[in-house]
Amino acid sequence: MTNPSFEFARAVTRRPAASIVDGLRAEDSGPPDLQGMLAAHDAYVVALRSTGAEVIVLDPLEAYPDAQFVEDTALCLPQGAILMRPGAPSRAGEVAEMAPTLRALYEDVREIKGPGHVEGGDILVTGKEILVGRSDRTDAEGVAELAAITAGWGHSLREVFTPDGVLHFKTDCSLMDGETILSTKRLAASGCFEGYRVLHVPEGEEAAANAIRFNNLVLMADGFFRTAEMLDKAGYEVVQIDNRDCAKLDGGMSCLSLRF
Ligand code: CIR
Repeated sequence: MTNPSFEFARAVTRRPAASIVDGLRAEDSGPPDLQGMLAAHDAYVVALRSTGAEVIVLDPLEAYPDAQFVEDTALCLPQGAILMRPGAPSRAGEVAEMAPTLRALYEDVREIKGPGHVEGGDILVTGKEILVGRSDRTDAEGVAELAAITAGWGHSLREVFTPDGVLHFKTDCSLMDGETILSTKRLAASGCFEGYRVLHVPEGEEAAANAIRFNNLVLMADGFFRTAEMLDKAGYEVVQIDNRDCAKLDGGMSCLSLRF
């Protein structure tokens, strides 16, 4: 019996384009380096493939500087895929670029039609429910439209809130297994993970909270030694990936793939 919240046969990623220098960011900490990002992307794909999964690597899209952050374009569930409606206007066109890939893999592909917005980075699928964080990118109308679709597939969806100043809900948390969440203290303090086992990211390592559990592995950004040690002690097999350039665009491990 597999657990579809962290056991996956497939992932879709997209290689970064030279236009990443124009990617969205909350604060400017200098331009991301394309060669660094490509090397990190390669390491990410190798890690995903090492679990036995098929990884589809899509071509770069120069017209969309944030297009490597494919997670925001769709939600992939066992029953079907849902195309998102990004709250960032510059990212709206990325969805149509992802759609053909998902239509080729899924029989049932729905879409968030609006007027609301949802980005995949605000959605955490756990072993028992779907948590969707309202944020600057995901609004109440978008959550309601998503909830109506997922209810038809038998999922319960709970609306939660992303802390102010945090880009996406999953910027601050990740699923480690069906009932265990890795979270920053600031997000867990909202009470949104009641009923789950929560592993708190150590103080000062908040940027390590955006990790992914993918089959037998946990992929996390490198350089966060206390978080890596905590996860290792908790029994997870951790792979650290260079996230320096992605972090300049507020991106992390989850943003870089769709997993299903
Ligand atoms: C953006 O601001 O949309 C991108 N620069 C980063 C998106 C990160 N995606 C994610 O956390 N799912």
